[in-house]
Amino acid sequence: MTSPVRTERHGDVLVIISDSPPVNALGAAVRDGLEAGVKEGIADASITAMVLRCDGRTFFAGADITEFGKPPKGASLHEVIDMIDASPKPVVAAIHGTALGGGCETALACHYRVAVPSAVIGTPEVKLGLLPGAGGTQRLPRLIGMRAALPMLAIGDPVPAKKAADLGLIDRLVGEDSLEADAIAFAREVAAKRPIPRIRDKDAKADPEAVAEFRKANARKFRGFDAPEANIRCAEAATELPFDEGMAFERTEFMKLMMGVQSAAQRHIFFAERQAAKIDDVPADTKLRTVNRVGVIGAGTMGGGISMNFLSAGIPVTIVEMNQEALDRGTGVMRKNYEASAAKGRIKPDAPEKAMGLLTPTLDFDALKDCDLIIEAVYENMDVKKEIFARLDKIAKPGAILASNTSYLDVNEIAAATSRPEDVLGMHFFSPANVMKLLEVVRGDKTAKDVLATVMALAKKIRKVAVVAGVCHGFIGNRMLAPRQQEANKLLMEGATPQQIDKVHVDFGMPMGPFQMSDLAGVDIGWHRDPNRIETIRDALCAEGRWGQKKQAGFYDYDEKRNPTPSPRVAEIIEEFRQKSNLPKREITDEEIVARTLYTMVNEGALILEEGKAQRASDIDVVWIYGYGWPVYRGGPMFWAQTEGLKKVVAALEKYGFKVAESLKAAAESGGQLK
Ligand code: T1G
Repeated sequence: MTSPVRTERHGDVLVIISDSPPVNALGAAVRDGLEAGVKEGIADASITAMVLRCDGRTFFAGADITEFGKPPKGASLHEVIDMIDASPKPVVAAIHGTALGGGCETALACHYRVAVPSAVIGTPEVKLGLLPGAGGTQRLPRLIGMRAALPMLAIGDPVPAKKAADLGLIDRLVGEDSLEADAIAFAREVAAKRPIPRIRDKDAKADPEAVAEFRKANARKFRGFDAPEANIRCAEAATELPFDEGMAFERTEFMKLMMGVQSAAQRHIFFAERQAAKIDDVPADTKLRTVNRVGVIGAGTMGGGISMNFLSAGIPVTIVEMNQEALDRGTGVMRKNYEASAAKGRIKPDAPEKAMGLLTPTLDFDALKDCDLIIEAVYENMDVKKEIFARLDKIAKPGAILASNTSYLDVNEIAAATSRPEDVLGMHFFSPANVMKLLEVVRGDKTAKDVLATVMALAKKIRKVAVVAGVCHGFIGNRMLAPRQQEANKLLMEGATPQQIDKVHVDFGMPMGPFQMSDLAGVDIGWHRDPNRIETIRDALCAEGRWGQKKQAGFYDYDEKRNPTPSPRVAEIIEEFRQKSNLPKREITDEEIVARTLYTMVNEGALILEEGKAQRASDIDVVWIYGYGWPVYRGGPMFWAQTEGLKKVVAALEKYGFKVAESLKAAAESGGQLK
């Protein structure tokens, strides 16, 4: 098999080129090719310097993650990197695209680094529950200092080339379209320079203040994760130990993470997120419909947030409301959101004007006739939605995609209100729609394959993580939320407190528990609004105006900074209800709370798979990571259940009287996987 790595001679400079789509991952064949190329350069007396570059869209984007957990093959990355580092002739890394992970570490082993301005460089291993295992934690602090190295290692966001050059990570920015020629010229410049600069020869200066500040500033973000702290400890080792001892320390810490559940979970999600973009029965080369303009019906919280996703991606939006006051309020909120992001430096200063310049607010429903995709985002009422889709059917252009942002309702019933059900589907955004990454794409029975493919491609363009769901009440995420909420409410009646239940979830790694979430979203969402009709604890809270954070009172009491405290009044209400129901009050264990509020979600997930409402178990994991903040180091509900042990999950569900999904029982008995 031909090697993906070739060498080309340019006078006295040898260019070593990897061509291994899609991202030049440093798999065995690439590593062997690199080893051969560098050996050739060292052995050839006519060569005075080497350039290392990649064909395709990017410089090496890391070790080949698909090789993890398999027996090692070929030269190890360590061997290749050590050989480059020890070369008696300078090696110049010529960087474009995303030089990430092992790619960044390979560049650090080179003696010089040049990059095109559009390149980024980083060590995102921490996002896989790992740390740079090929010298990155030892070389970065030596090259750019602790203060700059810590976020690269422990947060893992890549650094743009310009900033990397300012840090000294990149020696020279070269022409966007002349990378190879400029790298060769640079190599000639340094070919005779001695000593050849080797990062390992530098000292990394300890900076305990920077480390303490960094740990403190990121304590919340790192809560529950193992990898960030391991990265910090390795960086500290770079300032305390000689290079080779530091490398040994890094290796030990890397293996601990690699063998751990958290990294397995985070690597699972890395691939699951990409797998979710694939629709099993829709060919990847399906011709997409053109979407030049998007229409949004409703300028409320959801309609405004949905519109922002498209405007931020440079796609014009026509937004329709019923009256001028609502329209002005909606567009005002959008502008305010953009300006707040610009003020925080999250977007360029001119981005708000650019985005809002693509918005066409109107009261004229017929203006939607120019749109290629129309998203209805009005309130959750089937009659209203059917009336809107019937109107759309009359004015929308042929081939326009008609989508509902419904979070529960039957998309088939909505589609039946039109003469074009093949053009109808659900696009369920999560609030706040301009922030949450998850998009549930709800496939109707008659939704055309090219409509699905078009919306999935568009989701990537607006930087959403899209998951295909089938039509059922609540689709995937909210359908699994239901048993969690039902059991949480029942547990209140049996002796648990809101704070006890929420604590179990927060300790588990969720951003908040069921009752904190209810207070944030609004206890009154879906309430029948009749203060005299009090059938549940929620009714009682709503009747007293305890609608959640927005009223400084819900399941918790809130101070003016919205800090929650357990509410004696809520305890009274719960007690009243419990007594009325003649339920004995008893000690509820955390184990029971986990079984009844988390295992039941897994059970519902198994039913969703049995009914074909999700394509695969990993899609369900993606929904919960990106839609509800499930801790990524636990890999999502279905992955987590496997790590818990399906037998244990089934036994607990049966102990608390639940009907266990057949597929879950079967997988537990066979020791198989939920697919
Ligand atoms: N290994 C194997 N396959 C990879 C890969 C990798 N490192 N990166 C991407 N792919 C596949 C991906 O699964 C998809 O496959 C295709 O490439 C396109 O990816 C020793 C131990 C580079 C920014 O963490 O961040 O180095 O679905 O859809 O949106 O210290 O991929 O087409 O079949 O994401 O343009 C560290 C991970 C590894 C970088 C491109 N590196 N990759 O994004 O395309 S660990 C990373 C990314 C390591 C060393 C350690 C992104 C990207 P398919 P894509 P994209």
